[in-house]
Amino acid sequence: MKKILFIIGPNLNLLGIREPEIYGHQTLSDIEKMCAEAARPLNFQIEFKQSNYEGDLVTWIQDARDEYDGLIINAAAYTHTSVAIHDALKFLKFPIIEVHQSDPSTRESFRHISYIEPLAAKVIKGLGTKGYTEALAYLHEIL
Ligand code: CA2
Repeated sequence: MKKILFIIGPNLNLLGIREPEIYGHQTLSDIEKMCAEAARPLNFQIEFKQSNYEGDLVTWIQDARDEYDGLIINAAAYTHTSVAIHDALKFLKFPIIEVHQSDPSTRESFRHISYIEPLAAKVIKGLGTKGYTEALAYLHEIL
């Protein structure tokens, strides 16, 4: 069974609570349940981790190297700022899928740069929470 890690960045613990007009009504726990259901027929074992701290994301990425077969990451605002996350991702041996619920390229200019995109096998954006299950389906295709 392939193991897939989800890493979710800052403020996304507030999903479903604030700004539903941008990010929808589902909570992070709803999304985790939806992904667990989508993973079952694909024979994927999934693990979900969320933090508001950049260093947590870096450590989880470092520790993932020998433990998982794929990474789905929504690093939220750190996407647009974090060379540390970029550097950590470089050492992974498996595909990285970058997911954004909104489409950052249609929003403020400071969201137009992604430090993850150059390392990603695929970027899925603007599909809302469906982006996470699309990422699982894509990993299933390529793994
Ligand atoms: O569209 C996405 O998924 C983002 O990664 C979300 C990040 C944003 O900084 C990226 O540019 C695009 C923002 C997460 C903020 O999440 C909230 C969730 C609920 C309520 C308030 C903020």
